[in-house]
Amino acid sequence: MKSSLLTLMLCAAGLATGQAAAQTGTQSAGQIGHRMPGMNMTTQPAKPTTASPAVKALKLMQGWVSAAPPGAEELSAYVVLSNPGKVALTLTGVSTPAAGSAMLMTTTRDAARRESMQMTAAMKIPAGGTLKILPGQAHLMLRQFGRQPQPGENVAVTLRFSDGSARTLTLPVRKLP
Ligand SMILES: [Cu+2]
Repeated sequence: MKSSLLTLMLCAAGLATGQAAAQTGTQSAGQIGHRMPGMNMTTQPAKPTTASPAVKALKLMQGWVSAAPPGAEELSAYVVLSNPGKVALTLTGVSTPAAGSAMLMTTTRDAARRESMQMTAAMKIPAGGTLKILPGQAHLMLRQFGRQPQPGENVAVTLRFSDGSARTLTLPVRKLP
């Protein structure tokens, strides 16, 4: 609980002020080891990507990673998952070699239309339905970069599901319009 609150605060702070990002970067210099690309590879060993027939049948669409201003601590990734099967599936995690940590987040708006984000452990994809991880609804939060991915590059993102399956997809990095 504590760590998810902390994440939420960091997350909100990172998005609220682009200028604060550089300061945050110097404050967390003690964590510099986690930002090394080599460290990411050792702390996140590549697991084999195997998928059950139901997960294999998922259609993954409209995926992209939003480019962030220089010094930003987080990037958001988006994708739409369509489930043509008769069994509901549950997305339980996300990882990428491009970032030291990644998590599932939902986005809500209050009455004043202020956006806030909440870490979540699971997202359902109904049988015959669609899970839209799109701006204003949800995102995949990527944090701790060895090097910030730039527009025009691609980021490999692995989605993990409650049945032990995983699917890896390649998402282009796009600049916000
Ligand atoms: Cu977030």
